[in-house]
Amino acid sequence: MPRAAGGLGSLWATMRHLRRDSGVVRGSKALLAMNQARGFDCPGCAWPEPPSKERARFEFCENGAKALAEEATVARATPELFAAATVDELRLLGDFELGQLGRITHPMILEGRTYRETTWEAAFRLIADELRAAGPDRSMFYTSGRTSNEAAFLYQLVGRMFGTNNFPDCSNMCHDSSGVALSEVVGIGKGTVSLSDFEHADLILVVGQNPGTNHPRMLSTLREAALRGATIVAINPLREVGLTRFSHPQKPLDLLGGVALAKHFVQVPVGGDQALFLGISKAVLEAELSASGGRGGVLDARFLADHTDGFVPWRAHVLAMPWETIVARSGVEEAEIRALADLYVGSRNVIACWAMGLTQHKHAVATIQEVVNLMLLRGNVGRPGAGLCPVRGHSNVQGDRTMGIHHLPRPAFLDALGEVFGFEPPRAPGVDTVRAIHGLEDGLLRVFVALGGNFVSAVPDTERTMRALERTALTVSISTKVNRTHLYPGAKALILPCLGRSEIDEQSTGPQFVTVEDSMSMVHRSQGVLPPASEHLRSEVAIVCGLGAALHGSSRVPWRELAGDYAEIRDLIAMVVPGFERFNERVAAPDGFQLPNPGRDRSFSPIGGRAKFTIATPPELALPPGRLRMMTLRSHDQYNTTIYGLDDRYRGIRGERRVVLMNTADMAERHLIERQVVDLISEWSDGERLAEAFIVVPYDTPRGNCATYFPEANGLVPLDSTADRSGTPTSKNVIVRIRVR
Ligand SMILES: Nc1nc2c(c(=O)[nH]1)N[C@H]1C(S)=C(S)[C@@H](COP(=O)(O)OP(=O)(O)OC[C@H]3O[C@@H](n4cnc5c(=O)[nH]c(N)nc54)[C@H](O)[C@@H]3O)O[C@H]1N2
Ligand SMILES: Nc1nc2c(c(=O)[nH]1)N[C@H]1C(S)=C(S)[C@@H](COP(=O)(O)OP(=O)(O)OC[C@H]3O[C@@H](n4cnc5c(=O)[nH]c(N)nc54)[C@H](O)[C@@H]3O)O[C@H]1N2
Ligand SMILES: [Mo]
Repeated sequence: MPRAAGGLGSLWATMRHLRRDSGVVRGSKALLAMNQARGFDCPGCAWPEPPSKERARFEFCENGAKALAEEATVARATPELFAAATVDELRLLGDFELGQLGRITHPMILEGRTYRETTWEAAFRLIADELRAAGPDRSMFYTSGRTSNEAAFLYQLVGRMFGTNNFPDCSNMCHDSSGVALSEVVGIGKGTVSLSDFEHADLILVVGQNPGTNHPRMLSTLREAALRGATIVAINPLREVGLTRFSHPQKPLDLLGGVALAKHFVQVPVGGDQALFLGISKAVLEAELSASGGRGGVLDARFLADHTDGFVPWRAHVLAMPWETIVARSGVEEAEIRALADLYVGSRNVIACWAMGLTQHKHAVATIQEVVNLMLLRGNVGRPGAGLCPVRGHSNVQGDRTMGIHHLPRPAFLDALGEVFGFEPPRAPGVDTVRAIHGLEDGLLRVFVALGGNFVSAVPDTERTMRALERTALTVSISTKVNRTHLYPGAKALILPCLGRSEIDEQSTGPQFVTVEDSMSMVHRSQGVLPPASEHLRSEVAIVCGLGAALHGSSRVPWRELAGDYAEIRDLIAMVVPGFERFNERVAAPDGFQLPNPGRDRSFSPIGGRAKFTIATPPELALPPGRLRMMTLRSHDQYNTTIYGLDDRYRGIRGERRVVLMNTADMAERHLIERQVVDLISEWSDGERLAEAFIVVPYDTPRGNCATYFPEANGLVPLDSTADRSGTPTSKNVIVRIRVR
């Protein structure tokens, strides 16, 4: 990302001057409505809200408040502001500065190298014309997980009626590894726990996740569990502060020192989890063999016999794996692995939580399945107080998938869609994010449409993606704020500004609400309270409907009526998506409703009624000489590619994001000193990638590992370095070397 360049200071001064402030504080009223039954869902993470009667008056966290402030800003990126700079000039601004430009106020079209105001009707006409000219196979429809169920459902309908399954999604870079892994072994690509299960768990594993920053409301849940006596184990290369101690900002006594959360911290090196979990299972199996003369009692034999497949061959595989191999490949000592197994066996109800530390690896799917293997051993799936908990990122990323945003849709979903809307949906698989970038690069994908998100900065191989996007005939971004993707336009380009979650969505039949699905499959409503940032904004639903009408006409789908009354959209969803029967009626309940889950109810119906053990051999951790394994992380001051500030408070880093966190022994080996500026080079079969000027920060990481921030280091992630079977870029596992400047 460009940081400093000639003339930047004056450009920024001009831009700051032009971002029109109305001077009114918009935030506080909205905060009171956030995560309340009649308010709106926090645009931050997907951690569920407690039942409304138990909800605090303030059900939000510091980072939720920042997310809201970012959306409810009074700064405005007006047509005058856009007119003052070309896209090439705007590229000189950093991501933080781009965000500071504020909310986009008008639909904008690129003319020459500058965005100018346009009309909605002209924009829809242009998109429809360009889509028709390109054809369905040469068009793509990206989605980011903030989009509501209603908008997502209609968006996939527009694309599928057009004839494509090209729906790359932020999930491709996020929890797809969890989705693929869990669908195969428990029959649903979602978690199996509810929030109430945390009240009954006595062991909670938090693996590859930094909830203190990314899911702060989860800390309240962990705090309650810890106070009740549950054991929390953090498995992470970094000793994340938010995981070890937590002072609830709204519980005065906590300010005296906070509640100790994770009693056990396992400093697994990056990528060691698969072997670690296999090792824990091996120790559990050995305990079973030695218990009561081999007659066991350690395992849940009834569950294994009645509800699982593949236990016997898997057990043989695990017992045959030598401890030396497990220790070498996990980077964790045998005694520590055995201690974890003792904790596991000594706990009645266990919940395993994980996030990007497990999903963004080449072996992510196998790793998650190794977690499931362990959980199955004692029937810790589909039982109160126990289960699998992939903690989702974007607040409706799970719901978007449920609504059919998928490049590999289920045949039954397409059947229902085709039947309800009277067309033959495309059956050929679409492209995921990485394939989409190849398609753009090869000139095969000509039209890029994005419902939210910031494609260029979120995907791997930044420079390559920028060039690829510029090859298109048309780029369309449906956005709230200016981001880097807008600055790499195709031959033609549109920015369509939409309402945010926090804003009042007034349509012809009155104010509307939308629905979202949280990480635990609860579907509930979300309704904004703030006046829209500009009178020219349209809701995401209205924009998708406008596009549908321009592309398809209104004979088959009454786009205009749907945009006027979202309840009608929900009636259509109820006809297509299983679990949404009587949608409008059930979502009227204050807490909404929970979707059926064949993992939670132990029916495992989509995979023949039994959960599956999976056999895999963990990878070696060895690195070529002089190399480090790099993970890319979020700081405490960002929401993905949106940068709120330059500090990372819990990790003690201030004022700088171009940093590389290193073990002091790895620094000494390279004769590096604190704050030295270095370049990072990643290596892949297609060549090297360079990221210049990172400041070395000594940090408690395992030897051989280092860490940088996303998105600054995305240019180092090779496009084709992806997870087996899920295709997720390996953002937590990039081999780099360090070049002294
Ligand atoms: N405030 C805020 N909230 C957010 C987001 C945000 O950017 N800001 N993003 C949202 C989104 S989309 C998502 S997906 C989530 C992301 O939530 P997280 O997954 O918590 O986010 P990351 O910063 O990617 O952190 C991953 C954690 O995994 C650890 N880790 C890295 N590699 C390994 C490994 O090999 N093994 C293990 N065991 N651990 C490893 C890292 O040290 C780090 O603690 O948060 C969501 N919530
Ligand atoms: N190296 C590396 N790369 C990663 C990751 C990593 O850990 N490391 N994490 C990956 C993960 S987990 C994810 S989920 C992706 C995220 O990828 P994306 O979802 O594509 O990125 P975001 O930064 O969340 O998108 C921010 C943009 O969304 C728009 N926006 C905000 N609110 C709204 C709204 O209400 N409606 C609409 N239409 N637009 C809105 C704004 O214009 C804003 O600029 O990035 C991935 N990339
Ligand atoms: Mo994510």
